[in-house]
Amino acid sequence: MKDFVELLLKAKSVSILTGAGVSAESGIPTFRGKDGLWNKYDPTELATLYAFEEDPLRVWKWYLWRMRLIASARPNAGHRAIAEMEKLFPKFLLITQNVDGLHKRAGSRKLVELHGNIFEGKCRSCGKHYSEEELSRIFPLADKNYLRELSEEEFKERILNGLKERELPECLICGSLVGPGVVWFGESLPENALSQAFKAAENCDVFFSVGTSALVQPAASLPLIAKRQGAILVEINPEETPISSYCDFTFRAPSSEVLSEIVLRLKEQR
Ligand code: BV8
Ligand code: ZN
Repeated sequence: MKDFVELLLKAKSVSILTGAGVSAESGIPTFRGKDGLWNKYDPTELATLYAFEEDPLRVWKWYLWRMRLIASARPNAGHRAIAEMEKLFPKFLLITQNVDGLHKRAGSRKLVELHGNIFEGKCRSCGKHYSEEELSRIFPLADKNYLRELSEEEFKERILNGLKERELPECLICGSLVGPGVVWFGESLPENALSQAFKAAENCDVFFSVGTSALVQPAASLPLIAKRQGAILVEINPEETPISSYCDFTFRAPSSEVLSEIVLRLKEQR
């Protein structure tokens, strides 16, 4: 850790890619871990346009279940440490695959959300985007504050058993069903976010890959792009991943501990 922080202190440009692992300590299940979301559901079953067109009710119920979990979760020390880090380097970008919005709630401002945000909406017929507020207006059941108040029982009653297709949100422009504002498998990523992410990976001195299994493309190619141009590649993840062998430093521990320790040492030496 000491030698790593020595190097980090000299960095002019730092990029951080995060995945579901940084939110694990906020109580949000990851996708592929042992208690992962994908264990119960097959992502291609639910996080795809095909699944939504086949059975919008089932897909919305799954997202509302996740939105309720996230609505009552809070950013953890790892999110807060990353929000701190953005102030410590002249150039900094946080590239998150997470759709839970916890980085923003922890105070991160220099970030791009590669896979969208679960509390927003998207009409896949006309392309209209719905902000969190706009989605709540056309779909009150998706309102963060409403979901946070629901007990497990009430959620089961009102949503899992009670939600009706006619209650699903319809697009104000074209009348089609509106879906969650996340990037599904087979969908392209938001252009602006993706180009900022590639630019950051191509120009940074240090690239962190934190809490991601580095399996989903194109996000998973970012660490290798950074490595190829000569950045120091760092992985923070209790488990091995396909990029571990390319890393200059790996910290096999929970992200909240490692990131807090790094920020503490950076501040001591500044
Ligand atoms: C695209 C949003 C084409 C939705 C997500 C074969 C068949 C079909 C498709 C493909 C294929 N091969 C490649 C593809 C493309 C596909 C893909 O990569 N599939 C993979 C699975 C093989 N990619 C796509 O479809 C992308 N789009 O390619 O479109 C295209 C191109 C041009 C033009 C038009 C179209 C879209 C990808 C985005 C999909 N959306 N989510 C939703 O959330 O419901 S993906 C989903 O996975 C999440 O966004 C998540 O962020 C992402 C990555 O997962 P991780 O974040 O890494 O989470 P995971 O659970 O896997 O890992 C957690 C890690 O944390 C673990 O390593 C664990 O050890 C660690 N951890 C645990 N605790 C801690 C910790 N670490 C630190 N601290 C802890 N405490
Ligand atoms: Zn529309």
